Amino acid sequence: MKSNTGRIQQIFYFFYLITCIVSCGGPAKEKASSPAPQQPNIVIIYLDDLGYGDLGVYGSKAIPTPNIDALAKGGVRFTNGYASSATCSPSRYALLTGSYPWRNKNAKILPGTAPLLIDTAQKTVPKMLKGQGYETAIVGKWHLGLGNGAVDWNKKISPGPNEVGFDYSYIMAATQDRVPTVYIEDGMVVSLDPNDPIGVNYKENFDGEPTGKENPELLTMKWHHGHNNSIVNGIPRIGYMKGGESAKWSDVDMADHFLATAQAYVKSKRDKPFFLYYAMQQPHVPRTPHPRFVGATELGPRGDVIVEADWCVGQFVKTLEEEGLLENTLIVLSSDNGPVLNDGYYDDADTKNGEHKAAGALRGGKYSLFEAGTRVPFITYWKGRIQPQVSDAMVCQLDLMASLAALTGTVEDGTDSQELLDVLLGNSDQGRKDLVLEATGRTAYRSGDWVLIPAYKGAAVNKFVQIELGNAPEPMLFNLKDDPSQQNNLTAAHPEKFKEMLVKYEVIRGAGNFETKPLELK
Ligand code: NG6
Ligand code: CA
Repeated sequence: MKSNTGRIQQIFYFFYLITCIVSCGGPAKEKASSPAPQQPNIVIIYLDDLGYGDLGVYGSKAIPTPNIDALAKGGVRFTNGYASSATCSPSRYALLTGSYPWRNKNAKILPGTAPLLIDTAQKTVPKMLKGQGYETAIVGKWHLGLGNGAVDWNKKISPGPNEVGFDYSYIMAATQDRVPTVYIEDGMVVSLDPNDPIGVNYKENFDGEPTGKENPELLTMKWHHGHNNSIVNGIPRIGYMKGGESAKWSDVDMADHFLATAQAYVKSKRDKPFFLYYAMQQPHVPRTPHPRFVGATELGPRGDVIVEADWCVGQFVKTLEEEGLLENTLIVLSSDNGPVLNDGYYDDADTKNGEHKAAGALRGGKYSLFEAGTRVPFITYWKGRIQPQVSDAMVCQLDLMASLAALTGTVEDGTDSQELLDVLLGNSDQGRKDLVLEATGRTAYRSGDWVLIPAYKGAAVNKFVQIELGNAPEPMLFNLKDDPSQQNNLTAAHPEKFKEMLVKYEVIRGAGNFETKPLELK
């Protein structure tokens, strides 16, 4: 039999343990020297194909963007903010996992039938934030694959966003130009009639279904390259689809629809902080502004949908304000890759562009290893907490993982994400020292003001999108400080710098591990 003293000791130890578990917040590692963790709501507003020069605050004169400009003027506007890739799926993969996309060979532009790209065992931003007591949601474009290979769109679709950390998901599977053209809420196609099941195929058409290629008379928007498979709402898409009539989205209402869903999520009362990934579809093709935005600019639909997106941001921020949440919400706004004008439809984006510089002074665009592929608008806003400023510090969307972990009181290491919380909050200008950039399987390296682009095979300019891709028979070395538009190749003038850059790049990237795949757009 135990003595009384022993029992008291046991009880004491039990309470000591409980206190320890509670105060340590479970499995999360607490940073020794960090300030008290905070739990603001966190919103990432992510645009699709918005270029460095497309916003008023980044120099655009032709597209009024007062609402996003207001965020930038009240927060930090980064001039060296990067997506991780010059295309969508790899950038989104990096944003959510904190891992360089080129570490995953499947991280490339995905068809609508691709399996889930993120391993369900992988670390993700929403999982990390859930561990810190957050509720998590995605509203908008997913484009990171769904299911394990053969999705039945008429049943629960899994794994998907809900299996990699999102408590709530309301998404389009891939892109606005890819089938299936339906919304999916927590794995279920919204408004699906079971008597009209959906079929999706990226290789062959379903019997008797019209296509953009064979039925031009049915089209309200004409395809320029690709985009000639199934027709939905008069718009030819990538991939074939049948059925699901009642579930098909209305393109012109998509922005309002995602906005309303994001607003409803913010308004739903909860006792936990929330993380919302609001992934807008603009200005990706097909550009389908709601009629009330048609003609908002002189640039045709591409300009008009940017105005529409800006309006959505304004409405969304207003909702945060009305709900009394603005002072307690960190907003990060950025884009998944650089701009493109003609991305496959005749929509006047190129013919009506006039003097507008969607990439600002930067060279290249979407798909490119030159700066405009990955350098994008990047804004952080937290009313009353961030001092308005312009920051030249180098930051990447990759860094949100470690930085948001630090914000909420934990440590997230072991990925490519760097903890730059002070930089994101405008308290430091010590950003990244270097970064590997990716575009369609190829990579480049920035260190300080210098950029190294290795030699790559393939066309210098993609003839469909008319963008310089960054392919050249010889490597290129640029100094962005003196030459922001990457016009002067300094490999011969600065051989020592070239060698130094190459060594540093190969340490991260792995020597000889470079692809030379030319971009194929048909
Ligand atoms: C390309 C499409 C382009 C766009 C892109 C993905 C063709 C010819 N082009 O293959 O229109 O959909 O994929 O864009 O099909 S992204 O922003 O999602 O990466
Ligand atoms: Ca994109």
